[in-house]
Amino acid sequence: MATRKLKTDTTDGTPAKSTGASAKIDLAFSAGSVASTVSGPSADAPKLSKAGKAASTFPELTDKVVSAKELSAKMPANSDKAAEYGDAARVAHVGSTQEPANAAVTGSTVSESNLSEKLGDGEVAVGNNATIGPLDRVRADGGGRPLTTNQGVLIADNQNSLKIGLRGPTALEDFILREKITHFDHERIPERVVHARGSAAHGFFESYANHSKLTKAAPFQQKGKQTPVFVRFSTVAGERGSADAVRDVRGFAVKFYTDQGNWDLVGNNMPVFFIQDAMKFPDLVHAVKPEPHFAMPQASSAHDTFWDFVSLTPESTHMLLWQMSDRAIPRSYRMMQGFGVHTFRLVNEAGESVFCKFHWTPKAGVHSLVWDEAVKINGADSDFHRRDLWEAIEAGAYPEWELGVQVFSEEQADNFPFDVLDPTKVVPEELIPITPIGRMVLNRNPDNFFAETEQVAFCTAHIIPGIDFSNDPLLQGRIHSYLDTQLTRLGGPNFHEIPINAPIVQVHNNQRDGMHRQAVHRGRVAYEPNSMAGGCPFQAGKSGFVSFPERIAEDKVRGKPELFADHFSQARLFYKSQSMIEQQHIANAFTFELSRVQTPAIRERVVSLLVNVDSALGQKVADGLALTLPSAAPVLMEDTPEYSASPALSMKHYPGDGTLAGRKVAILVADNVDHAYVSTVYKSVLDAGGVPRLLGKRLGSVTAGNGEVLNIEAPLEATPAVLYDAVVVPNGEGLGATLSASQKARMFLKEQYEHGKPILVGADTAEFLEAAGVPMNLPDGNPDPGIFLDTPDPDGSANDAIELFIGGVAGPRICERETEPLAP
Ligand code: HDE
Repeated sequence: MATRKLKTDTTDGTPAKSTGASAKIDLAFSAGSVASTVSGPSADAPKLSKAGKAASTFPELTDKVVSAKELSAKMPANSDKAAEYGDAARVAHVGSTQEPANAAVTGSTVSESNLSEKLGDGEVAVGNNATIGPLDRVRADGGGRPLTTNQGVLIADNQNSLKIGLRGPTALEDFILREKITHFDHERIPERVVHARGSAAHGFFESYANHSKLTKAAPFQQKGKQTPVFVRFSTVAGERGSADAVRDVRGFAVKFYTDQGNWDLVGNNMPVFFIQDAMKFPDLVHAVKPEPHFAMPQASSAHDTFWDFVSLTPESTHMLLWQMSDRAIPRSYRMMQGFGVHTFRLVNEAGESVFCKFHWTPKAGVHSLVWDEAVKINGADSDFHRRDLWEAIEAGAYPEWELGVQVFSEEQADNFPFDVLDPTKVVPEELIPITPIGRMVLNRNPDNFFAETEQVAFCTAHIIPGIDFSNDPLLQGRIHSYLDTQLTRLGGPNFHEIPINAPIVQVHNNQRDGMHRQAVHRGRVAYEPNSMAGGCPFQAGKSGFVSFPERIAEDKVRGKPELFADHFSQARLFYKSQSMIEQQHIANAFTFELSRVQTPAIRERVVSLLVNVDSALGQKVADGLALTLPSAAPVLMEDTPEYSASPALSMKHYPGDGTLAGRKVAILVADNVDHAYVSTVYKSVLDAGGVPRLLGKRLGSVTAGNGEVLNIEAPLEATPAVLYDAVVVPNGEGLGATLSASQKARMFLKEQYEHGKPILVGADTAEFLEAAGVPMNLPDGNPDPGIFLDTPDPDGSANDAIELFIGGVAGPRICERETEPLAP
């Protein structure tokens, strides 16, 4: 190899001038030379004068130029270069820097100290990037202010466009009208390609302890440390205006604004996924979205293309069971678990790493709707989940989750009967228990849906020191996808500057320009290495993000690891872990969805997958579809039946803390209702954290038996039974007869009954149960545990029935009322 000599001389043959730190700076500048922006000295620069400044800026300019040269000269060579090669590069090093003599040195201009409303106070906030930070900076309120244009010009008349005569044409020069209409025309941005429909809230994460042994990630370093969060829940398939209570997976995306930068944990309410490789995501989404020819159905997987794709993708079987379970129709965003889904890494200060799965467990318990109810809710209130989250937070019933981790070493993972890089698998809690590490509370609704909920950009690539990726091929693809999608959705590469996305820590780098850039960077330097800004901003070395140095020596291939071929054992584990009623609902959901599929071969293929999960399940669904049970789909890998059941996979495992937080209780009233009774129930529900509402035939008021007037809060028609968690039929002379005569009231009670909800009935009104067709006993003849008949206490002591009813509202549904399961 030819030896190459480093060039040391200048082209004209004269020796290169030393630029060493000790180099002497020529201070003999003429005024013209400092005022010129070309590099050579200029002989005849014009004299500068500045309005509003008594003194000439030349001394400042001279000082800036001299100091800048001095700063630059302090870096005779790139002393970091050697550390970029070979073993030295294995340890991240801090970039070398030099302190500027004063703030002006690295600024763009010495005129920056001129003041104005727009430019600010002239105090240069050195090192500060004010595009980040609290949202206060950008909150706007027109209260008490006059209307202006976007240029701040006061608007005299907001009612009329500018016309040539009162009956004449509108003038093209009406810049006020045109600005208003143009802005309006562009108010919409593209919706998210998936997860378009969502709702979000602010809150905080609080660490239970110092977890530094596990990870150096900022939120986990001290007991009680709070980190701000913004959390967005969503459905996956529906468009932005679609209904909330559809059968679908729910997104559960958390943005942690940590003091080491933003960390996004972008998860779902189910711990597994349909596919094993990012390569298949566009196929999956094309299959589940409305069919391309007629754009139907909206927000539903119950159509041919979805089931066609998944029936040919047997690795989706486990996820299909979750999706057909009641988890896919949650009662509330507040009552869902959240999962990181993929295996991640935690890394501590010593560089030691463990694998980890993230779990969010709701304090309110895991609760779902029933299908018939969900269908009706979508008609009664398509914003059901959005409203529930908003109202709970406004009412101070702050939703809360516990964050837990399953932690295991690579060696442990190697011995699991499944591959931890496979996102269609859970790590059963029997194998690795969950360690609780903190809690999250959502305590503030956004100010503005668009600015916050719509513009928030979650990104799996947003991780911080202490968290790292695993090689899960789905996760690897996501790392690319989220940033990429924001470029289109939010219109360019500066979406990180949108206030809801900006971190609370400072942002400094040499990225510049692009659509809608907010930051106004001082200085001439937008590159590194540099000497002209003293090497800044400089690389942080080990305190920065250092990827876990996983050793990999493999062939470059397209393919999947062998254990990914086990498609059914965990689907079976899930099914076996469900209660009888949960299993029944899964069978019902498969039957419903497949009844909507029009291609017989697709139905059969799905059932052939189910046969591999549980032959009785396959049989139930086949019966529901009037199919002969098909033979089992091919099995690529024999099962690894490690556990017969894992109780934590059933919703029953998460009853919640027994409070009523945000639960809605309807109290049916009409004239002659017992005022004292209504007051007692109303107060009891409120005290338990629930939301009581007086419902009547129409808005207005009723007169109670004692002559007091009660205002109706909602008419029966506007808020039907499906929108309430329980119903009270209070005492009142003749009230039973009045309600019995009302078809709406009867339907209300019957529907509450059919959907397994608790019913409290005063002794005076018991006849209404019969009129509505609500039996006191369950179909099996036992007393219905959800019907609380309030017979008067002979001694007038405290009212047990109300107390028991409150307990019932917080508890599970009365599933035993269901009489129409498919044939067992
Ligand atoms: Fe997403 N996903 N996803 N996803 N995802 C998006 O990003 C993607 C996957 C999830 O509230 C998009 O900003 C790919 C799994 C949530 O704003 C997009 C793959 C999980 C949200 C995208 C997946 C999720 C998204 C659309 C397979 C659970 C909503 C708009 C490789 C762990 C976040 C956007 C919010 C959103 C891509 C699979 C959860 C297109 C390529 C697995 C909660 O980037």
